[in-house]
Amino acid sequence: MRSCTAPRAFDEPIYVTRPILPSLETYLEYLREIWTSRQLTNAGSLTGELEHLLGAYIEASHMSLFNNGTMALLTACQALGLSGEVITTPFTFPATPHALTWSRITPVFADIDPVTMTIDPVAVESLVTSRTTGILGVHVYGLPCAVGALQVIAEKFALRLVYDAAHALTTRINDRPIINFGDISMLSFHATKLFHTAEGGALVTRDEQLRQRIDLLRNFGIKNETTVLECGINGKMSELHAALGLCALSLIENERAARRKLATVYRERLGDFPGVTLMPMLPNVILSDQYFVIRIRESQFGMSRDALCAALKRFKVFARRYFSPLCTEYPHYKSLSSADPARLPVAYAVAQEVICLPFYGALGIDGAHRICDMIEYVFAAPLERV
Ligand code: T4K
Repeated sequence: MRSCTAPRAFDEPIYVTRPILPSLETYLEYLREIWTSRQLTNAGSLTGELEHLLGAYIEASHMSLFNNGTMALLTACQALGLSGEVITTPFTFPATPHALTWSRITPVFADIDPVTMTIDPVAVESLVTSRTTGILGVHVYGLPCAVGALQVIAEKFALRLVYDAAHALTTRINDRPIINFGDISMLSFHATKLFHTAEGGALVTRDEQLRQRIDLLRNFGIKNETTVLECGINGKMSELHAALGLCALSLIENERAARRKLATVYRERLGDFPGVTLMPMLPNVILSDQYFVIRIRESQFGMSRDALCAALKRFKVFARRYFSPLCTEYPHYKSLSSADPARLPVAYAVAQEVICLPFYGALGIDGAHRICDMIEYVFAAPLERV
C-alpha cells in the first residue's frame, strides 16, 4: 500500500465526470431531420421517440420528459398538491429543498442513515406534524432510500411520497427499477449524469391519471387551442435535447460497463486503506453507476477529506465533495429548527467525509489506477504531501 515515488500529475484536468458524447456526424443526422421538419419543440417526434425508448429502457411505468430535473421536481410538487411542510434530506444538491421552497413549502430536514446516506425513516416519522403533506427522499449516489419503510410512513399519515432519483436512473432493488416506487420519481438528464440530454429531466409515475396531469402542467396547462385547464408551466424538452438523448441512449450500456470496471479498480485498490469506507454494496441492489463515492475518516486515514481533495488537485484531479456543505448550512435554511446540527448528527458527520472520485468511462482503467496511486502516495506521508 505504500508508495514513495511521487506519481506524475495528469497532463489535463481530470474532473469528477465527463458527459458521453456521440460522434458529431451521428448528432448531425438528427439535426438534419430537425432542420427538415422545422419542429424544434412542443412535443415533436424525437421527444416522443425518446420518451418511448428511454421509458422502455428504464422500465418506467409512465414517464414524462422535462427540460431539466429541477423543473420536473417543481411540477411534481404542483401535480401532487404538496403544501405546508415536506420532510426531506439535507444531504443533497440544492435543487431538492429549493424545489420545495419555490413551491411555498417548508422543507423539514431529517437525519440520514449512516450506511446508505439516504433519509432515515425513523427520523422522518418523528418529524411528521399536522402540516406535513409529503416526504421527498433522495436516492443519493443512486443508493436507494428505505422505500418499504417510507411507504409505510406515507400510508400511515396519508402523505405523498416523492423521490428525487436524479442519480438513480438505473438503480434496481429486488430486480425492480427504483424509479417505480413512491407516487412520483424525478430524474435529471443534466450533462453530468450517466444518461444526459445536456439539460433535461423526467417524472415517472405508476398512475396514468397523474401522468396526464403532469403532461398538462408541463405545457402551461393547455388542453387544446381554446382550453387551458391548469396553471401550468413550460417544462418541455426541445427536439435538439431529445436528439442528443437518443444518441446518448445508444451509448449508455458501454458507458455503464466501463464505469463498472473503474468501480472494480477503486474497490480493489482502496478497500483496505484504514479510514476509507467505500460506497456500500447493498444486498439485492444494482447501483446506477452514477457516482463512485468514498468516505475518509481523518482519525484513521491520517488526513482529512478536505486535505485529500487539496492533495489530489495538485495532481490535476478535481474530485468533488458532493454534498458538502449540507443544504441546512445554506443561509436560506440555516435558521429552520430542523436545520439544527444537533438534530442531524449523521448528516454532519457524513458530509465531512465524502469524496466523489472521477467516474466516467473515458477515464479508463489506467486513469483510475493512477488516481489510486496518488491516494496511496499522499496516504504514505499525508502532511508533507498536501
Ligand atoms: N437533485 C439532485 C440530487 C441532483 O444531484 C441534481 C443535480 C438535481 C436534483 C437537479 O437536476 P437538474 O435540474 O440539474 O437536472 C452538477 C449539475 O449541474 C447538477 O445537475 C447535478 N445535480 C450536480 C450533482 O452536479 P455542479 O455545479 O457540481 O456542476 P459542474 O459544472 O461543476 O460540473 C462538474 C464537472 O462535470 C465539471 O468539473 C466538469 C464536468 N462537466 C460539467 C458540465 C456541466 C463536463 O465535463 N461537461 C459539462 O457540460 O452541478
